[in-house]
Amino acid sequence: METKQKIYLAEYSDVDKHRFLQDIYPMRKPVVLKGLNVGDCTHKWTIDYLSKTGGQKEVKIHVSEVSQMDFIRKNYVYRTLPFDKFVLRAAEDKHREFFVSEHEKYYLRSLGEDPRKDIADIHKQFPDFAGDIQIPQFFEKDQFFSSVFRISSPGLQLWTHYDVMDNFLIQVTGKKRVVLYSPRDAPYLYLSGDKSEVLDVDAPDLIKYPLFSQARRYECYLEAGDILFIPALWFHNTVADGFGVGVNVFWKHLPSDCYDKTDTYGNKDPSAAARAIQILDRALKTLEELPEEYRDFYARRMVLRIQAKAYSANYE
Ligand SMILES: O=C(O)CCC(=O)C(=O)O
Repeated sequence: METKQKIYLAEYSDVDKHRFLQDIYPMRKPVVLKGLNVGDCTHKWTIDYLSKTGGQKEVKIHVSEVSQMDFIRKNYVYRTLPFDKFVLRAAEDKHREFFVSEHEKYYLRSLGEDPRKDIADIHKQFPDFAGDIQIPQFFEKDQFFSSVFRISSPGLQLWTHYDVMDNFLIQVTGKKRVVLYSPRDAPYLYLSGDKSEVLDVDAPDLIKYPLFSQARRYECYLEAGDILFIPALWFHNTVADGFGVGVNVFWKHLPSDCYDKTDTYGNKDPSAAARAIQILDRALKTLEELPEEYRDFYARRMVLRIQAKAYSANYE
């Protein structure tokens, strides 16, 4: 089966706030921003500096025997390590001390103090590192939602998912490949909530997931200092090319009251979307009262109505 050609993301050098907001942001497309000042972190955050400065603060990490982490089938476990030990382990290929296997892979996605209530913010949880990183102030202060430390073992691949807020993913050290899919291609991604069931984006099982070949693949390679702008709802899948450190910043693109107040990760559907999905589930339950022939007919009519009323015409 033919797969769509991949598209490399556009890159922009040395853009300022005005240019970003005027020319780039309104396109609602992912782009790579190069040459921006992200602070001293790109040369300062060596393995040695990270482990010495981070000290013994406990962090909760994902640990997996394989490099392709799978949220849906849960092929990893959560474990806790002191930050310094975690960094040293994540940077090595073979471990003397390990949880599941000597080649296990690690992934840190930093959390708030109480992840059910608090939001990740490196200024709060990692104040000793916060001064090293400069986040481009391309959005208003009150739009800020969270800043998240992301540290990966070499080769670690994170599942394809979307978030509901706009995002600057700052590659601080190491390199990372990011594959992205438009929100428009959601029908081809076999979603389970905010995640795609198709784990291997490079060699997908097209017998099981035939529509995946219709998803248009966008791609970029991030190097230290690069910033990837990921607009809300764009799916992304990352592979760390060697040990790497990133920080991502989510900010609110919609008015604050549109978001789920209990969301500390930036990935819960906006309240109106969650309510609409609940109502749809109730409508589907109601259709079950009909015999198959009628259920099918009215389901198709409902789809047509959704398409006519809710699909956007200006959405490439
Ligand atoms: O860099 C990564 O490992 C994942 C980044 C990510 O999922 C995000 O920024 O939302």
